[in-house]
Amino acid sequence: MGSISSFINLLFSSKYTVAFTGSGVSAESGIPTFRGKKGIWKRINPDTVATREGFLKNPVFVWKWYLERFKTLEGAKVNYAHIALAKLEKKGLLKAVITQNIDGLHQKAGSKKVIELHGTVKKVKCLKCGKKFSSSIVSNTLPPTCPKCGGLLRPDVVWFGEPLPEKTLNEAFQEVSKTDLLIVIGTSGTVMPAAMIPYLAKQKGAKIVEVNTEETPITAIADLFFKEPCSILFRKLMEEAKI
Ligand code: BJW
Repeated sequence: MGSISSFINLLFSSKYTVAFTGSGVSAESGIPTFRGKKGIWKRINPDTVATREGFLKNPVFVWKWYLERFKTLEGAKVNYAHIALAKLEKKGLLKAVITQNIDGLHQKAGSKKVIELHGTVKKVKCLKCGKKFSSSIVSNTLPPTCPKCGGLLRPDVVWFGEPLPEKTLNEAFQEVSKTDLLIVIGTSGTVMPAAMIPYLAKQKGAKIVEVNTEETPITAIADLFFKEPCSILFRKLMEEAKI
């Protein structure tokens, strides 16, 4: 367990703080997480909607599922945890956010340096020519096809069994190599290779602060652990630190 004053001390004494977020950071924005009792994967098998094989088997079904999700994500409002991270960056107290989320809420809250490991709701890409387009080109005629080559369009997200974009992953590892304080928020720490990030940071001497409503495998290496909803914790932090 941690105290807010210890968190504030770490925040003000560190030279390069980075945040690493998962779906829990957006839970209080009304976006369901993946695992846990009410998680997305309790309702639908990830093999069906979050693998290339599942998509190729039934692209219309997968697209219907994603269009529903896109609607929820795009309509979601930022919560105080997103706002606090953006404020910390503006004050020079946070250098980057590495996120596993595709929802774009960190950017919506005003964060500038956001590394999206698992892609984005904002884009789609062609399976044939690889070109990317804004998701707004997807109409109700499913499955959508590429305006350039007629190939099948898919969401620009990373599914199971697919490598993370090399440039993005390298950028994240660069940030991890520089950080002396990693704030881990709302991730179960179970999906590789993203889940390696806290361990890599710890290995090179960074302090780890974890904020999660549950303990996770990362809790064992955390210097401070706050077991509470992140928007509540960040409100306390920002008020006590007078930021
Ligand atoms: C709160 C809160 C509140 C709630 N406040 N907290 C060993 C080594 C390497 C790979 C593997 C391996 N074993 C298996 C693999 C493969 C696989 C993997 O890791 N599987 C595990 C599940 C076992 N990984 C992959 O396939 C990855 N690719 C890969 O490894 O490629 C290798 C390769 C190389 C070369 C060629 C080919 C391949 C890709 C992973 C892609 C993950 N994609 C998804 C979907 C994205 C698109 C979409 O959104 O539609 O990404 S799955 C899903 O999980 C999503 C998330 O980003 C990701 C992580 O989930 P997250 O964010 O942690 O959410 P939850 O639900 O798990 O946790 C939420 C947490 O919040 C909980 O702890 C709550 O308590 C907490 N919480 N409310 C604070 N208010």
